[in-house]
Amino acid sequence: MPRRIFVLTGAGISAESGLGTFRDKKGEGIWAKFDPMQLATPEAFARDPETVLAFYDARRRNLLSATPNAAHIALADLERTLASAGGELSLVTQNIDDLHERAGSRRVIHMHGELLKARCVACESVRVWAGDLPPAQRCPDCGLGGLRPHVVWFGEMPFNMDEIGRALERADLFVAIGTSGAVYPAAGFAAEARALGIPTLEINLEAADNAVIFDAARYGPASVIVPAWVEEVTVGLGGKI
Ligand code: BV8
Repeated sequence: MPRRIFVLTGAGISAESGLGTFRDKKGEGIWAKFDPMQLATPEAFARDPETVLAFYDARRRNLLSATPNAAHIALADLERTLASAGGELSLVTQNIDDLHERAGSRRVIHMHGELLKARCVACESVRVWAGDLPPAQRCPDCGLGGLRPHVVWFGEMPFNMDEIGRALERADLFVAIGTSGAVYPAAGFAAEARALGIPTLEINLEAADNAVIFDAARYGPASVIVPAWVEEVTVGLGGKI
């Protein structure tokens, strides 16, 4: 029975909470409407900060009216049950939303940053920022730099890669939930887990680009599949949900 589970989540786990995904077969994802290279790169921010900040303001407002769904809640339960059984859940997310935390997850590793935080481009100080981020806003700390969303843009180094690498090495099960496997280095974690001899499970609405890597897969809406999978794991641990 797995005790040290590594879970990687993507936009698909927040889809049923009303937060758009980036790519989907119907071509309705965020990146179908907006060009990521014009909005989610340091070059785009340098070139046109107004447009980039407005893009994140809109997503931030949308997030504030969203609520966690049954998949987020089930993972928060699993974290508690594994901890009480002497195990651990390493919850790594590509999502910049705070729905895992609002569902009760205590330890969430945001490898692509957090939409409700802002960072000074000069002194790098990070602060909670739930409102719009006006281009003229100066850093309350150093007063020198402007503020940018505390997110990882394309071409930038993801956060917490060392901690993520250590969590992967000690895991005895790797599970990817709601991710298309299109963005690296996150899309490479399943192959790394496989190379470490760790069993891999994909939970998704449809097969991801890297679906062949996985030992097993369960397809369907996360709000249905994830609670059922957590139930199985938890009963195996003799815990209760
Ligand atoms: C970096 C934050 C150097 C901002 C994001 C190797 C090969 C090729 C390219 C590269 C490579 N290495 C690096 C690159 C370049 C680039 C990259 O991967 N480009 C891609 C486009 C080819 N990567 C980078 O630039 C990264 N930085 O590499 O630095 C380095 C290298 C090694 C080690 C260290 C450093 C930085 C990338 C981060 C960019 N920032 N987000 C913002 O959000 O605005 S990426 C953003 O897009 C998300 O965070 C996420 O990562 C990605 C979206 O992917 P998903 O989350 O998977 O979402 P998607 O919509 O694609 O899929 C949704 C899935 O859910 C689908 O499968 C669908 O079926 C499913 N689904 C839908 N509904 C449901 C569901 N599942 C269940 N239930 C449902 N209801």
